[in-house]
Amino acid sequence: MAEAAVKAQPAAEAEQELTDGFHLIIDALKLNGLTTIYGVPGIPITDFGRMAQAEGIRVLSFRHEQNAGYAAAIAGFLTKKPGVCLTVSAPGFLNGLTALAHATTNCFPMILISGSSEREVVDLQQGDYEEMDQLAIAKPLCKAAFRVLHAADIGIGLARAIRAAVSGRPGGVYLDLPAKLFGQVMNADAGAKSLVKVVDAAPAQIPAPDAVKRALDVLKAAKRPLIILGKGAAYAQADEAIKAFVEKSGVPFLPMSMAKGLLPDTHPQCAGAARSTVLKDADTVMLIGARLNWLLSHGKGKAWGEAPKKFIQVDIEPKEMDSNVEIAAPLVGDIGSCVSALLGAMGLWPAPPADWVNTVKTKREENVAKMAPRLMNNNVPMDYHGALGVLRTIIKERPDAILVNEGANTLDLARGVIDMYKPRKRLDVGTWGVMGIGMGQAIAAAVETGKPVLAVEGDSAFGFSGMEVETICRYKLPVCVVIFNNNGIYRGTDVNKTSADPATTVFVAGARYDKMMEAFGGVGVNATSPDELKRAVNEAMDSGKPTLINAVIDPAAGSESGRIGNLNPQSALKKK
Ligand SMILES: Cc1ncc(C[n+]2csc(CCOP(=O)(O)OP(=O)(O)O)c2C)c(N)n1
Ligand SMILES: [Mg+2]
Repeated sequence: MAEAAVKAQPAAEAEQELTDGFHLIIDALKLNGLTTIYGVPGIPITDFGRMAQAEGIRVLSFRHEQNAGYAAAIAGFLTKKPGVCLTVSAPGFLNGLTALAHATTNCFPMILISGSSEREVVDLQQGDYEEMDQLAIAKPLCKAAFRVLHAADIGIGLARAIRAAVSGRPGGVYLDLPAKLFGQVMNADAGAKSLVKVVDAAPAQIPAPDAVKRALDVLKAAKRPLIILGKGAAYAQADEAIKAFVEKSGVPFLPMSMAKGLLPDTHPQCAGAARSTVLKDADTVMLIGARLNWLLSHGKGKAWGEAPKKFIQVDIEPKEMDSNVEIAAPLVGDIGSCVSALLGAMGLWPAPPADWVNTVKTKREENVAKMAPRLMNNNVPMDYHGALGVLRTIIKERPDAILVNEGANTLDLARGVIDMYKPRKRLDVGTWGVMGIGMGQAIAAAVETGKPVLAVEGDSAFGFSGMEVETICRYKLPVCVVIFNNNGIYRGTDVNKTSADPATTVFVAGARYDKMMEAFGGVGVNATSPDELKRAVNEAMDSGKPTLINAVIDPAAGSESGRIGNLNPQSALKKK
């Protein structure tokens, strides 16, 4: 009977070309230039990954979704296009969600695409395979969340996701794709027509001329001005305009961690090595793509000293203004447009008062001179400074390399010691100070830029994403991981006096992380002195071979929580 019905159909209709959800998603991604996916396969997205690869999308399979998510997030930061992370339902989705929330907090454009289970079953809570209302869970943790139920809506769904991720203040977007959608069939022509190529996904947001004038008036009237560059300024890819503006202003500048290198850390106006002085003593502070969050002590309190301050803030998000302190001159718009407008309206610009500029310069030179001998020490076991002195020289000689950095002491000291020379070359833990970004960022940095990557990792920090060294070996990526192995979190010296269990902050002493890399065919090196470390890193950077160097650091060298020990709550009872 059924056979007869098929036979009876007119030939044209029976042979009409069909497409399906799988192909429409792939076509929609490609149409919008999203040609790299970071993810972990499984039901219901395994075939989708295979087909995407076959259709020319680069699909990088990870060992854990969180690392794929961090890779996608930093790909967004590096490229201004949403980084795409692909996961399975419930547990895979949740594993990716941390990275989506991280992307949103850090203002990185990212799209988390997760397969999900049958809506009818999920909504009646009948216990489907990996049942979870993923859309509802994602919503409060990202900028926008969408679900596509019909193949004909895939084009619109992806367009909405892209726009939400990159326009205004960028952030994370969740796209929920139920299993049934992938196999849904529709006419190929109608399918092609349903796709949307997003035009001008992140439109320029031009600042108001009077706001530009106000900002310049406040800056010009300053006796002790300071410019703080945040990672929003790095994201903007307005490098030339930012450099021209800072240089024309003559104002000392302080780069936040991921803004290092927008102007070289060795630039005569850089106040990085005089941070506490400039924060305390400046009378006017211009924030460019930097927020007054905890990383800047909320713009008030001890770190900011007694001197009254005026703030100028350049940010794309109007709600950022007055979030922590009063902003005397808010300048709302995208960083590129704002900085160009400032530059265009400056006219003849007077140099800032010489006594201020000289004070900053003297302080910086003093601090740099104080640090210099520590960075040249050849102690064995190595301390942080001896090891970082070597890495500092290597980055100086290889300014195009990308530095990934996480840990506590390993992070805080490396940030201060290793000078950066070019924009977007330093990637790290970001706003949350999250451990676990390391291998995901290293992989995405290598994939997106094709440049060699040096990942400087605390031994604890590395552990959060360490299994991805297999991914690095599998894709033969030019990544050199240096683990600052001090046997633990902050220090390797804690002792538990109450039971046979080790203290909560220590790891197996003398662990050989280099063996992990060897297990997957990469190069492993155990380095016990600055000289050995230098040789091994240079070799890795020259060869481009996946390498892991276990840098043996004195377990007593670090301090609790690195530079942010003051944030630890104290128990009054402890003092008894
Ligand atoms: C996801 C996450 N979990 C836990 C922490 C708390 N934490 C901060 S730094 C750190 C590890 C510090 O040790 P290590 O990476 O070895 O650096 P070291 O200070 O020893 O150089 C941890 C666990 C965090 N920041 N993020
Ligand atoms: Mg450690």
